[in-house]
Amino acid sequence: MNDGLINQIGICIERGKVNKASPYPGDMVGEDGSDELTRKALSDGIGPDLILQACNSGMQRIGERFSRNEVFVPELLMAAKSMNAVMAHLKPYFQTGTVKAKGKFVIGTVAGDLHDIGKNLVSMVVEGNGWEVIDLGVDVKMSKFVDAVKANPGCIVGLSALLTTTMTNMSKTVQEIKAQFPDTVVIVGGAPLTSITAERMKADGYAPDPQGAVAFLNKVSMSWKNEIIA
Ligand code: B1M
Repeated sequence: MNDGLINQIGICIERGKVNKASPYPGDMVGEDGSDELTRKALSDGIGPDLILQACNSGMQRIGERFSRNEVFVPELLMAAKSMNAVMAHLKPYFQTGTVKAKGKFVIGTVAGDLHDIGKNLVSMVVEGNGWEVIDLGVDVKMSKFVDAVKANPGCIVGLSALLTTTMTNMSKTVQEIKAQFPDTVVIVGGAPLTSITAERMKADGYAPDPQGAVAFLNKVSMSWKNEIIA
């Protein structure tokens, strides 16, 4: 029963079905969308992680269809809209209400790149783990990251990229931050990256997912505490 509901959420992401009132896609008019189904899943006790997994599978499928030229940018946009409807429901589950004591995390999607779903997930989970998150948005120029580091001394910086073409901007941004603020810790992530590319960019860390980003941040903050004690 629950499996059916979860699968249906994934299908809504793939098909870009946002809510019942949405006229898109034509063959799903009048049916519940990701909005209603997520609310139902949560009230049935289905965990946010399972819902997210279903969304990621839906995104994966639409991405593959895009690669095969079966769908185009408008379909990807509808998928993103549907995913945002899910994330609005999941956000409270990632917020612990913990005092923001661990430090500041500046995050943004690098210049030239408009993909923000993964970045938003990382922001939500990091914030939920007690960090103050300063989200600079998408298509963030190098100078904006630099200004944010200046305004938030001691912050850790997170860069996200989803396109192989914008990995160059990511690399330049890491280098610029490191040139101006050698002690600033930078972590990178996003689908086209690996720990090897991250290392080549001279980033301090790489995480494949939000949980990895939290683990990295917590490790850094622990090492800072140990330095202060020593
Ligand atoms: Co675009 N797109 N897109 N797209 N899009 C991809 C990325 C693509 C793989 C699709 C494909 O061809 N199969 C392909 C990139 C190919 C490549 O370079 N390797 C692609 C392309 C080509 C394009 C355009 C160029 C298409 C065009 O115009 N012809 C264009 C570029 C626009 C631009 O950015 N300048 C474009 C546009 C778009 C939309 C705007 C329509 C839309 C994005 C809407 C939005 O984000 N608001 C879109 C979408 C939705 C996708 C796919 C389908 C889904 C991306 C997504 O949200 N995934 C994507 C195909 C796919 O991924 N299967 C695709 C779900 C999300 C939860 O995962 O973002 O990977 P992800 O984030 C993960 C991890 O990567 C990680 O944690 C997240 C959660 O697990 N992570 C981090 C991310 N950032 C992190 C930072 C960290 C740590 C971990 O630390 C700081």
